[in-house]
Amino acid sequence: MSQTSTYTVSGMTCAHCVASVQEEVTEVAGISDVDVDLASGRLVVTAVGPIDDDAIQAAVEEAGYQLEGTGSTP
Ligand code: 9UX
Repeated sequence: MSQTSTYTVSGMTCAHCVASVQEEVTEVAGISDVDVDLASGRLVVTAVGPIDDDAIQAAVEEAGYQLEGTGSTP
């Protein structure tokens, strides 16, 4: 069974930003599908097994952006 997790990415301002996030997150182990919406910043990740939130966050940061709702304050 696959599962999905939804996150919000801040800082994306153009389609290339979206492509960067998509590329990095797709490389996370076990991830089978990644959907990124520029307007809302919504990131939906699909995987066959458990989704490692820390790995997703690291991938987003690797692309040059931040996840909202992670860290100390919302
Ligand atoms: Mo265009 Mo997106 O410079 O970071 S790629 S805004």
